[in-house]
Amino acid sequence: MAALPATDHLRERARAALARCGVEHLDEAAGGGHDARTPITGGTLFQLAPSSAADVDSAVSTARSAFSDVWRDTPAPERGRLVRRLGELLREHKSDLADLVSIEAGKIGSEAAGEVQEMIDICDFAVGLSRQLYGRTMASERPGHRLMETWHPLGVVGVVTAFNFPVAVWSWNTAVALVCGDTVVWKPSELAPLTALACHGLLMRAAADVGAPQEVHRVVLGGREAGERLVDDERVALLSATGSVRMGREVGPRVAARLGRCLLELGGNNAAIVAPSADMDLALQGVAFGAAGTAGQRCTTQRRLIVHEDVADEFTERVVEAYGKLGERIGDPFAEETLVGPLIGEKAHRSMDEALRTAADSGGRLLTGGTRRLASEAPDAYYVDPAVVRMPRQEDVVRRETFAPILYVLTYRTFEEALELHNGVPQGLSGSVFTRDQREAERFLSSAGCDCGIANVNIGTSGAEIGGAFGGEKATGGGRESGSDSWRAYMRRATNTVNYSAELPLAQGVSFL
Ligand code: UN1
Repeated sequence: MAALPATDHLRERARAALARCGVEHLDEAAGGGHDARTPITGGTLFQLAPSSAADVDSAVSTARSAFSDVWRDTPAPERGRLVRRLGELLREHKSDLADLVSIEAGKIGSEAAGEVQEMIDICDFAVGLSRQLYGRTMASERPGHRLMETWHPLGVVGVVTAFNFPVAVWSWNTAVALVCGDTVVWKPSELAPLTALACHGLLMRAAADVGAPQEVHRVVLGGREAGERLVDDERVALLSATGSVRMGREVGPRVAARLGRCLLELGGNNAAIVAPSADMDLALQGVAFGAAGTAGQRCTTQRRLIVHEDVADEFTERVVEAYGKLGERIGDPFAEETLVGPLIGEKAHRSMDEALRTAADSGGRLLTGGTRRLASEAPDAYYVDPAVVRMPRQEDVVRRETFAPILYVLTYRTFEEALELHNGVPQGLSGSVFTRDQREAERFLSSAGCDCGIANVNIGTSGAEIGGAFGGEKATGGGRESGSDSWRAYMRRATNTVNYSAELPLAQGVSFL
């Protein structure tokens, strides 16, 4: 593998990409600032000024005024023009944004470009949606009456995103919220402020190009305090937050206490079942990408392999062999041959180490991986060999989400047992079965099967398209973003009854006066 790029080189590359996205000037704070770092070298790129409490407050006020003064009354197809222009600019600046995603999140080229493609796709979807915010009409029980529902914009949407999909998850929320007539205040992950500034820059250009108010979108930078202000601000009608289960447990009750709305997309602990009838080549590909892709840092990453005991040894051996080949392709995400980039930072590496130790203490056998790589070349960066651990049982460590590339292997005898293991974790984001047995496939998709928000057959747990609703059950938080009818979370529904008769019959046959 080629040497890692220098931090100075990455800084200049980031600066150039930012400038092309309209961010000419960075609000830098010498000392005491908020570090924009790159996991590729672990070096600091810039020190940015974090938003103060007053900045967050004024971002919400601005977005609220833009909502009530202009945006909610702008016809939805007109709002769609802003998102259409954003989609055009994203196409034009795909490689700039992808560069920033690689620099800030450590994603390999094709995955970084894929993430931007996901943004383009949701913009296309949202533009179509801007003419399809349908309500129903219902049959009224009373003569001369019409019963219908209307969907109205909600208000300010607070969007809190994580480092691992620093731009796609923002776009799922923002493209949809904007066509729904909402305005947005975005607090990106502390670990990914640059991609956020670039997206904001492009959206501001789109607004200027189509004559939309720039105040429909604000970015606030910072950590926990900035997020907490959005959580507690009554003017934030919907808080859409992506992050850990621990974060969701704090955010959910706080937003509920002010009777606000929440959309939570929290952790996953996704499994694939591999049945004896599976197409093993296909299953191997699905498992390798699902478990080791993005260095194990997707919410949808496959963390558990539940494989039938008759094929367990052979299939696991093949996974280990495939991981061996990955071992030669760990490093600089910008290098063509790289398949596994860095972990986001030291904390992630520490939790991986701890999980591997705990797994070993609980009887787990490390089959491959787990070693740190490139440490002498880049002591502040954390590259690892993705790990596979065979577990005797689904121990506590397996039931937790460790945001790193660890695949736990469990075996089963009956399909019932496989389902029990599959569903036997607190999280419920994504699940897969690899089988050619139709009964098993259908059972997996049935009400008594996979208990996740995403349930797949003969395809891995990660890499969902935007057309479907994205999100999960149980500790994953229950929210749905992106496609299908997820837009409804971003609007309020009014039920309208119109009487066009000269009588006033009461419903349910009630008589009065
Ligand atoms: C996430 O990890 O937060 O399905 C989102 C996927 C991607 C989105 C992941 N389309 O893996």
